Amino acid sequence: MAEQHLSVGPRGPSYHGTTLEQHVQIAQRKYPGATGDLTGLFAQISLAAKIISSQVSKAGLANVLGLTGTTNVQGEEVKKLDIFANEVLVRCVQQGGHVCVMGSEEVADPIAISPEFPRGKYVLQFDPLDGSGNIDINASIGTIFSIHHRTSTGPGAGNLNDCLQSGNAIVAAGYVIYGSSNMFVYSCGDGVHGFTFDPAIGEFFLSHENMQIPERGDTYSVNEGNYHKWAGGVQRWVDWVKKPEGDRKAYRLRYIGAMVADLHRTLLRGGIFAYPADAKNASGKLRLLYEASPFAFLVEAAGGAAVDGTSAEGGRILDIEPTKLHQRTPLYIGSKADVADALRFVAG
Ligand code: AHM
Ligand code: MG
Repeated sequence: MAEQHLSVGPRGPSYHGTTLEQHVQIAQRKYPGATGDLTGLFAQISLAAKIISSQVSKAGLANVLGLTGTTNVQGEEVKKLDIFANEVLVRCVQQGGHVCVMGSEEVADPIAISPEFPRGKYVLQFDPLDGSGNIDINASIGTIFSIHHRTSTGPGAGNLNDCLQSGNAIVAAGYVIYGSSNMFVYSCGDGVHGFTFDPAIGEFFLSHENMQIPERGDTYSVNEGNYHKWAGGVQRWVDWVKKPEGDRKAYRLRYIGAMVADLHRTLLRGGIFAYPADAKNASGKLRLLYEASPFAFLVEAAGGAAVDGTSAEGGRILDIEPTKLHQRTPLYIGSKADVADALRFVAG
């Protein structure tokens, strides 16, 4: 009988183990002197994620689909859910008192903490709803975040310099994917861990401990509609990757238009995701602080690589010192061997 590939869900008796909050708490116990602030901040982010996911899942009913008619700081159309997600994150996190300033893809300047709330020692930056073009078609979208220590001194509000830190200084990063199930994936640098949301209980439960990206995959993920705008090296890489050669099969193309979804698949299955520079956008499209850097941190922690392709050495994303809050960067990210292959064509 032919082997069947059925989607049957979890095998064996189901049980609920470690929650996201318990997991972060256990990880923090390893650090003598840990105050519980990071655990508290994660609790606020996961609360925001639950509120956003509940709204995303009933977007049609709640009449929040569609454009507001305004543009964000990137000059792009803003959907109502982007604004909602941004407000939820700001509201939940600032009440917790664990951060001194926040940065959001949807807001032009650093977000000050309201004076009635205490200022904490962390800096949170996020893309509240990545892949917003997918909202109206019921495809996966997500939230991306990174956490740094504050660099400014004193108990007051944080500032722009607190936000302009390289990926090397990230304390923790993660994403939430709102898909066929909702997952929260995070790393504090030692392993990448995934938690699946059980809507009946209202908690994220550990389901993917210590995720490791395969050394090589068989998928490339790029907006090939931009082919005509790419430099010759990028075109030659894509030509090469999809052409069988000897024992090497052509790579399969997967691109959904939300990097959270494309990179979630890449983390689990391997392969490469790229958003190259092009003739119109010298730095590509993706934002360093809200998208590239958090994912570079996660993918490296899972054993992969993330570069901007601007030098023969690669141009490691985590080494880039940001100078602007909404800075963009070209990005090649995924399995180590696949990123190395891309660099042979595009670097320089
Ligand atoms: P967004 O944050 O405004 O939603 O845009 C970011 C998204 C990425 O998630 C995705 O990979 C990319 O933009 C898609 O862009 P394009 O439509 O140019 O391929
Ligand atoms: Mg985005």
